[in-house]
Amino acid sequence: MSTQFKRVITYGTFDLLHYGHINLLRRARELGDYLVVALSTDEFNLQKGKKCYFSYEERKQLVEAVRYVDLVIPEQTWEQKATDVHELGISTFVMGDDWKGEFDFLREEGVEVVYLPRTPEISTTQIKTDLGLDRDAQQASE
Ligand code: C2G
Repeated sequence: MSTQFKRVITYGTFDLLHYGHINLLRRARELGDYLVVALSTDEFNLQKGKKCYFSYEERKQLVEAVRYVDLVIPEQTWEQKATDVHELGISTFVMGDDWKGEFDFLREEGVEVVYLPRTPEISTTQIKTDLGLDRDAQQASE
């Protein structure tokens, strides 16, 4: 029986927060006692090639309101993960399995790395397309 207070972290944009995100956050929180979400800033999203509907502050407000989330910090670079896990005393790093294998290097930092199955059929891109919000996607499908 582990008595250690386990801190978990996950990273993402979480734009147009939907039930796929909530499923991820719930399962991540269930792996420990405390969940940190490193939320991609608007500037970092430009590096990721993502154009968000909601701003960082709006996405932060939404993610902070999720019962499974204890702390939201900014994700500003790809490289901050190894520092974050030490500074925040993280024991478990979680991502959806679309990232499977990408962050295994964190195991060298003594962190458990867990990839969870994505929730099928839902994505921010799908929502934008269904609502006709994503002209790029629309043009691509024409
Ligand atoms: N997710 C999921 N099921 C979905 C959609 C998303 O489980 N249907 C998960 C993703 O796998 C990810 C998290 O929800 O773990 C957040 O998704 P995004 O906001 O798309 O995150 P992403 O842009 O992949 O950012 O440094 C890592 C990046 O910041 C990850």
